[in-house]
Amino acid sequence: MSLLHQRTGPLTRELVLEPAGYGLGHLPARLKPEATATSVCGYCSTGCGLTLHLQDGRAVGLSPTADYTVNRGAACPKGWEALAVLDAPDRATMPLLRSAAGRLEPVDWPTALATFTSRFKAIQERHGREAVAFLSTGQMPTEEMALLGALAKFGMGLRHGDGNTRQCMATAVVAYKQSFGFDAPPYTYADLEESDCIVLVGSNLCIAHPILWERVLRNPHRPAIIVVEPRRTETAMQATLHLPLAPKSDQTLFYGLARTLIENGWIDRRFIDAHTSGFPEFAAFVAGFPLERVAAETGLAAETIERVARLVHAGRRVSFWWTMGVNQSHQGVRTAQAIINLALMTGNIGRPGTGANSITGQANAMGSRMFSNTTCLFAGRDFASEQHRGEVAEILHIDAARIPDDAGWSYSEIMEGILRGKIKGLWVIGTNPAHSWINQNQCRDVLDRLEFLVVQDMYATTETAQAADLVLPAAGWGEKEGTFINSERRLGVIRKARAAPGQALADFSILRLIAEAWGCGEMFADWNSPAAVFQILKRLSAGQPCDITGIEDYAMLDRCGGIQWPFSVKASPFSRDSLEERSLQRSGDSDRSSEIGASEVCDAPASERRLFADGRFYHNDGKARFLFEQPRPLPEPPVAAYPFLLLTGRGTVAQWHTQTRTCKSPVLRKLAPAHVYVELNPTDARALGIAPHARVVVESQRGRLEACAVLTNTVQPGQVFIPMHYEETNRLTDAVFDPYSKQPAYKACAVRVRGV
Ligand SMILES: Nc1nc2c(c(=O)[nH]1)N[C@H]1C(S)=C(S)[C@@H](COP(=O)(O)OP(=O)(O)OC[C@H]3O[C@@H](n4cnc5c(=O)[nH]c(N)nc54)[C@H](O)[C@@H]3O)O[C@H]1N2
Ligand SMILES: Nc1nc2c(c(=O)[nH]1)N[C@H]1C(S)=C(S)[C@@H](COP(=O)(O)OP(=O)(O)OC[C@H]3O[C@@H](n4cnc5c(=O)[nH]c(N)nc54)[C@H](O)[C@@H]3O)O[C@H]1N2
Ligand code: SF4
Ligand SMILES: [Mo]
Repeated sequence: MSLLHQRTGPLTRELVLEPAGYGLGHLPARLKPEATATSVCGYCSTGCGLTLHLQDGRAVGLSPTADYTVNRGAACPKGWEALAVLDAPDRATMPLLRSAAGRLEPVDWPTALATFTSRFKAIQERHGREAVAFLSTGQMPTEEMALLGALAKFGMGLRHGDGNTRQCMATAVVAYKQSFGFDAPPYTYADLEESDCIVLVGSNLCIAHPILWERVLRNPHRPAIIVVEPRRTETAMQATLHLPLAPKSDQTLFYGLARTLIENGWIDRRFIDAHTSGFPEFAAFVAGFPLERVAAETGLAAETIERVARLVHAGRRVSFWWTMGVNQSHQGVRTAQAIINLALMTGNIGRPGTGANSITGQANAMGSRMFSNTTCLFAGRDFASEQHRGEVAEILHIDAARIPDDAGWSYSEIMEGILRGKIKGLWVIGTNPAHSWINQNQCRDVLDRLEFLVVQDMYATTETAQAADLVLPAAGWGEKEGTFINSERRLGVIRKARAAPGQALADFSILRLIAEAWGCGEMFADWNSPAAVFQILKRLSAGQPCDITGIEDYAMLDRCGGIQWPFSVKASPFSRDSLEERSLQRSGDSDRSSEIGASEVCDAPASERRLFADGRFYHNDGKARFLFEQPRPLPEPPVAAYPFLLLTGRGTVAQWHTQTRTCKSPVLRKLAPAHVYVELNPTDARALGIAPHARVVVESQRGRLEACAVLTNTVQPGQVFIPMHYEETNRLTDAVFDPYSKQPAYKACAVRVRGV
C-alpha cells in the first residue's frame, strides 16, 4: 500500500497523497459502510475535512473529503491514519492512581474524582487557591477548552492556567494584538493560490502543513517563492530563492529590506498614511540597517537582499507567512512584527493573495487563542478590564467577583512557580510537558516537586502520565464531538464515530464530573453538551472581532464546509444587514471565487474570507502600528567548548510532536526513523572524524543524548538539527523566552558533537 507518490507540478515536485488504493476499496464486502459523516482532522491546524465511513454508526474507514474547501480531497498520512491510533494497547482505559507502593493502579471513577477533589482542595487550603494550576492544549475542541477555562478559573478558583499554545503561538498572538489591536490572522488559504510572490519565514510547509503546500502548488500565477530559513528544508528546496540566513537574524534582515524598499520608493504611501501609525519613526529606525550591516549579520550577500526587495516590489500580491522559525525565538514578537511591517508598508494586506500571515500549529490552536479563557478572557477580552469581566459575568450569569483580574502566570512562570514552592498541584490536560517543554532536566525536576500531579490524556504511557499521581483516561479525536478553528479562522465540526475504550470519557464529560465533585456543578448547568456550549460561545463572541453569532449550529457548519470568523448575525444570510459587516471581504481585484458578494444572496457565507479589506484595524484609531526594536544577540552563541548551534523542529510528515499518537500507527512508524538522529554538515563531520550513520554524542551545558549522525548539506556548517519528536531532544535546549510572549526559544542553543 503506497500512500505517497511523486507528483510533478508546474512549479515543483512534492509529496502528494494518493487517495486511491487506501480506503473503501480495501474493505471486505461485509464491511461496506452504510453512511458517512464529515469531520475535521485532529492533528495540524490546516484543518482538512475527513469523511468518516460508518458501519452501524461506527467509523470503519475514512477518506479526505473531496468537496471541502481546505483540502479538496487530499490528506497527509497522519490524517489517513487518524483512526488507527485509537486502537492502541496503551490507551488509558481506567483512571489510574499511584498506590502506596508507588505504582499506577486502576481505580473507579468515583474514587478518581474524590481523590482529585480532596487532594487539590487540601493543597488550596494549606497553600492558597493559587497553589493549584493547570496546563492545557490546542488539541481538544473549543467547547472543552471553554468548559475547562470556566471551570478552573470561575468554578475552582484557580488563578494560573496556560496551554501548550504558549510553546507555539504566543508570539503571533502578542505580535498581532500589538500591531492590529486584536489577535487576528488576516488571511484565507486561497491567498496561497492568489499571490504572485510568497515569502515563507521559518516555516517548513512541506513537512508541517503539507496540504497548504498543495494549495501553493495550485497557484496558477507562477509565484516567486522566497524561503527564509537557515536549513535547506524540503520547502526551501522548492523555492525560487532560498535565503539560508544565520539563525535568529531574521529581524535584522527584515529591517534591512524595509530600508531598501524605502530608499527606492517602493512603498505604498497611500496605504501607510490612511491606515497605519508610526511609520516616520520606523523609517528613521531602519535607516540604521544599511545593506553592509545586514549582510554581515545575516550571512547573506547584499545582492541577494536587493533581489528580495525587487521581487517584493514587483509582486502585485505579496503574502508573507511565518511559523515556528519566527515564533520560537528570544525575539519572536519583534521579528513577527518586522514581517507585519513589510506587509503594511507595501500595502500587502486586505487584498487577495496578500497578508502578514501566521500559520498556526495544532488543530485547535485558534480555538484556544479565542476561547480557552487562559491568556485572554473569553472571545479576546482582557481579564484586567472591569468592563470585560462585567460583560462575561452577565452573559454567563455568574458573580463578576469570581473572574480573576489578570490572566495569571504563563507556562514558564507556572514552572518557575513550582520551583519556588508557590504551586504544589498541577493538572495537565492534553499535553506532554515531560517531553515537549524546554530544558528537560529542569522540567523533570520541577514536576518531581509537585505534591499532586494529575494527567488527563488518551494514553497512559506518555512521559508525563508516567510521572503522574492520578491519570484520567480521555477519549480522543473520533470519539467525541465539538468544533475546531483552523489557521484561517475556519470553524469546523468533529464527529463522534467511535466509542472510547474502557472507561475513558470525553474531556467534556470528565470536566462536568469534576465540576459536580468539586461542588460547583450548578454553575455549569447550562453547559450540558458541546452543542449547548457552542451556543454560549456565540453569545460570548457577540460584538467581538471574532463574532460567530451568525453560525446557527453544527449542522450549518457542516452544510457550509466550515465557516470563518467573523460571521456575525448581521452578516448571516438570514439577515439583511450583512453588507455592513466591516470585516468581511469586499474583494477589490479578485479574479476568482473568494468574494463575499455571493454570500449575501445565497444560503451560505463565501467559502474564503479575509480581514482588513477596508483597511480598518482594531486599535481605537482604526490604524495598524509599526512596532520595532533593536535586535538582541543570541542568548547562547556557540563557543569553543560548544561550537555548534542546535536547531530543532518537525522531522517528517508522519511524526506528530511527542509521538504519543503517531507512533501507534504501523504505517506512520514505517515513514519515520524510530530513533533519534542528528543532521550534521559533511564538512563538520569530516573535521570530527564522524562517518555516516555513526553513533554520536550531542551535549549542551544542560544535558546530553546519543544519536545517529545523518550527514547532509541541508544543515549549514556550524549548525545541527534534531527533530523534536524524540524524548531526548529537549534535554539539550535552553530555557530562554521571548520577553513579550514568554514563548520558549526552542530553536537555538550551543552544543558539541563527538563520536562515541
Ligand atoms: N508532521 C508534523 N506536522 C506538524 C506538526 C508535527 O509535529 N508534525 N506540528 C504542528 C505544530 S503544533 C506546529 S507549531 C507546526 C510547526 O511548523 P513549522 O514551524 O513549519 O515547523 P518547525 O520544523 O518547528 O520549524 C520550521 C523551521 O524553522 C526553522 N528555523 C529555525 N531557526 C530559525 C530562524 O532563526 N529563522 C528562520 N527563518 N527559520 C528558523 C527550522 O530550521 C525549521 O525548518 O507544525 C504543525 N504540523
Ligand atoms: N525542541 C522542541 N520542542 C518543542 C517544539 C520544537 O519545535 N522543538 N515545538 C513545540 C510546539 S510548537 C508544540 S505545539 C509542543 C507540543 O507539545 P505537546 O503538547 O506536549 O505534544 P503532543 O504530543 O501533541 O501532546 C499532546 C498530548 O495530548 C494527548 N491528547 C490528544 N488528544 C487528546 C484529547 O482529546 N484529550 C486529552 N485529554 N488528551 C489528548 C496526546 O496523547 C498527547 O499526550 O511542543 C513544543 N516543543
Ligand atoms: S495536513 Fe494536517 S489537517 Fe490535513 S490531514 Fe495532514 S495532519 Fe490532518
Ligand atoms: Mo505547535
